[in-house]
Amino acid sequence: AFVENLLKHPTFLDDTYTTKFIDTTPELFNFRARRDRATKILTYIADITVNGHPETAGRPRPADDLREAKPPLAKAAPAPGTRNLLEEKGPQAVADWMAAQKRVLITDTTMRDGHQSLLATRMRSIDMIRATPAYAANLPGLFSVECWGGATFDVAYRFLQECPWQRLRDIRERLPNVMTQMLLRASNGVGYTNYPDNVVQAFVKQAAETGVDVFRVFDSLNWVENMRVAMDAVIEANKVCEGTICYTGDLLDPDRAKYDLNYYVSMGKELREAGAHVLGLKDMAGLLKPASARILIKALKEEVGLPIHFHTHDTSGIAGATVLAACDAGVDAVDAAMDAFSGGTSQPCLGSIVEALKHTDRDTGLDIGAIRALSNYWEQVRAHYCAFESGTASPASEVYLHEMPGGQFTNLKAQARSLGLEERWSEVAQAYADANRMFGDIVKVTPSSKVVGDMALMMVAQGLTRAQVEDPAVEVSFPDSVVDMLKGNLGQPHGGWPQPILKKVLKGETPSTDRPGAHLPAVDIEAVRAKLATELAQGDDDPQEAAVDDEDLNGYLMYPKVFTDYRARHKLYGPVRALPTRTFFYGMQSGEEITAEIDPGKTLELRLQAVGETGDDGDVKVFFELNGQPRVIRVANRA
Ligand code: BTN
Ligand code: 3PY
Ligand code: ZN
Repeated sequence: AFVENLLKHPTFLDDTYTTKFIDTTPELFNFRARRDRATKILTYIADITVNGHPETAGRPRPADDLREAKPPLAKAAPAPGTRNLLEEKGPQAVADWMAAQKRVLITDTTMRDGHQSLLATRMRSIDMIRATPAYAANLPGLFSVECWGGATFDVAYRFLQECPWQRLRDIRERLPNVMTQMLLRASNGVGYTNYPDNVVQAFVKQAAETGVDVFRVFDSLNWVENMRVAMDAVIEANKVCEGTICYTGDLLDPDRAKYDLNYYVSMGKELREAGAHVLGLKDMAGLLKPASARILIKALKEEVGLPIHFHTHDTSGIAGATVLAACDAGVDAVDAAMDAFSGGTSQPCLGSIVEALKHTDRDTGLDIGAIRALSNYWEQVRAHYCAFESGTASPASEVYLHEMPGGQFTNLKAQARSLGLEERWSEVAQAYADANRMFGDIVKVTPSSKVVGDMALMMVAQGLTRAQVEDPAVEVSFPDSVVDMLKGNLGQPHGGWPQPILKKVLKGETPSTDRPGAHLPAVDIEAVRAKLATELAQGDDDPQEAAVDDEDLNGYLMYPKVFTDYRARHKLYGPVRALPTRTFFYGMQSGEEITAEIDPGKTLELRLQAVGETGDDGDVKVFFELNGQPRVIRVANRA
C-alpha cells in the first residue's frame, strides 16, 4: 500500500521527480506588509543561506572556487539565418530550403533535451540567456536552437521558481536570426494528460506569439489522429510544423514486426497528409541502430518526400554512428548537444558531428571555434548543477532491453532509489520491458513511458511477475496511470490494447476508442481568467499580484496547482530568476558580493555582510548591503 500511495502521489505525476521544493516555507512569511522586490530577493537569499535549498541537500556540491560561467563574446552582428527566412517567406519556404541544402543542418538541443536528459531539467534561464547572444552572432548557420517545451515548462515553475514564458521571450529577443524550437506532446501539450482542444489551440497560439518558430509535434502512442489539433494550430500560426514519428522496437528484428518499415512509411505519409512541413524522426530512447537508420531514412525520403529532421539519444554510446549513417542516407537535419551537455542519455556531441562531416559533401559549415567556445561555457555551467547529476558515467547497452527514453532513464532511477529499489535496478529494467510487452509493445515516450515506468516499479516493489499481473486469478491494484491509459485517455496504440490486460485492468468497463479531445468539453478560458485573478487577489492589496496575462493563463490551464504555487512563492521571493545559479541553490558566503539584474537595466548590488546567531525565538538575522545601504533580514532557522 505504501508503494501504491507513493505511485499515486503527485510528485510522481511527471518525469521530473527528484525531491521536494521550498513549499515548506510560506508559513514563515504570514505577515501582510507589501515588500519591494529587493527585500523579497534578500529574504530568499537569507533563507537559502541559513537553511539550504531542499533540492541540493545531501547532494554533491560545486567546488568552492568554481567561478561564474563566462559566456563567449558575440563577435559580430547576427548574420541572417533560418529565422529571417521564416519571417520573410513562411514555413513552406523553410522546408523547401532545407530540402535544397547539401549540408547537414544542425539543431542544438543543449537548452532543452540536453539538460532535461542529464540534469533532470534543472538548467535555469539566466544560464541560457547569457549564452544566447553568442549563438546569434557566432553560429548563425544553425538550423534551430531547441530551448523550450518537453519537461522544461513545468520544471521552470515547479522547481526553478521562474516563468517559462519569460525564458522564451528573453531567448527570442537575443536570437533574432536563428529559429527557436520546442517539443510539443500534441494533445498532451507540455503536460502528462490529454487537454481539451481549445486549451491545446490556445497554448500553441501563445507559444508562437511569445517566440517558438519550429514545433516538433509528437504523440506518445504515434496516433496521428490525436496530433491533428496541435498540428493545425501550428500551421494556423504560420510556424514550422514538424510532424513527428517516434521510433521504437528494432527495424531489422523479425520478432518485432509490429514496427516495420511499412509502419513508419505509412505514418510518415499520414503526417504529410496532415500538413507537416517537415518530418521529425524522434528516437527518444536511442534505439535506432546505424544499419536501420540507413534503411529507414532512405525509405522515408523516397516515399514521404518531406525533409527529415532526426533526433536521437546516446544512451547506448552508438548514436554518433547512427547520425553519420543517417547523413549518408540523406537526412536533412539532425539534433546534437554541445559537447559538455552531450553523450549518455543526452544527444550525441555536436562538435564531433561537425568535425566528422568536415570536408565531406555534407559539411555543416559551422564554425568549430565558436562551438568550442560555447561548449567551454556550458562546461562551467554544468559544474554548477552537480547536485542534479545522475552519476551515469558509461554507455548502457541495456537500453535495448528496457527501451526507456533518455529523458526518463535518470528520473526512473531516482524514483527507484526513493522506493529503496536502486540495488534492484536490473529487475526494474526487466520489469519495464515486461510491462511494455504486457501492454502490447507500445511506443514509450512521455506520457506513455511514465505509465510503463509506474507499472514496472510496482511489479518490482510487490514482487509481481508479468504472468501474475496477467493472471485473472491474482488480485492486482493497478496504478491510476495504467487504468487511465487503458481507458483510452491517452488515445489508441497501433493494433489496440491486448484484450486480457484490458479486461483485468478495467474490470469489465468499456474503454473509449475515440480521440480523447472529442469528448472533453471546451474550457471557458475567459471565465478561468476571471476566477484565477480573483483567487490571486485574495488578501492582497497589490494589483500586480493578481494580474493574469495570456501567458499566465496558458500556464495555469496546463498546470493549475503548479502555477498557483509558483505565484504564491513569487509573492514571497520576487524575481529570483535574476540570481546567479550558485546563489539560487546555495545562498551566499559572508563577504561575498553579487549582482542581480531584476529588470533590463535595473541591477541590484548585493553583499552578504554576516549571518547572526540564532535568537531565542529561533530567528536568525542576516546582514546585507543592498546597493551600499545596510539591510537586515530575519529568517527562521529550520536547519
Ligand atoms: C548577463 O548577465 O549576461 C545578462 C543576462 C541576464 C539577464 C537577467 S536574467 C533575468 C532578467 N531578464 C532579463 O532580460 N534580464 C535579467
Ligand atoms: C518529453 O516529452 O519531454 C520528451 O523529451 C520526450 O522524449
Ligand atoms: Zn529527446
